[in-house]
Amino acid sequence: METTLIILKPDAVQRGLMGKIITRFEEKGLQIVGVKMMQISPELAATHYQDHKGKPFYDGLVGFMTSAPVLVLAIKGVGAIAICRKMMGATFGSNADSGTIRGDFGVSNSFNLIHGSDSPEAAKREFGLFFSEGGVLDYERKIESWVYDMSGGDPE
Ligand code: 3AN
Repeated sequence: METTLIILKPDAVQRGLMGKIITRFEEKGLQIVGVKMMQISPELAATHYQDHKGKPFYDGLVGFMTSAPVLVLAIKGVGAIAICRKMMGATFGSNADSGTIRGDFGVSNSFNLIHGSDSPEAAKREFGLFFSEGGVLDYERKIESWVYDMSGGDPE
């Protein structure tokens, strides 16, 4: 089991797409284990996007991410990081595949609706930035044994 950090960006919140996007993750069988609505500060955005500092789109990206509230989610499942990245689609809405969140809900390259951790290391780092102690819950779902084959002991 792994947990990934997802951010529904200001455009997703403003366009009223939070419910639709969360539904996709829930219907997939992934478990929502943390939710936090917040407005990202310029300092937090700078830390979160430190690898992009100096790139041409950096200032616009920080401006966009701090312009209005976001919804931060902790999403858990076997292979959750890769599954969520696949569900998000390619970075740019203009060429993301249909069937993905970016492909179905957006056309813009800069306003691309959603962020998701791209590795276990990134997820660990991002949880440290966005959630405080106790912000991510550990709880049992009664449907777990219908979402995963548990016959071997481990979820498959
Ligand atoms: P992804 O979110 O698909 O992992 P990254 O990590 O390459 O994409 O980029 C982080 C964020 O920076 C993207 N979500 C996107 O909002 C923005 N971004 C990346 N490349 C560009 C670009 N060429 N022009 C505008 N924004 C960009």
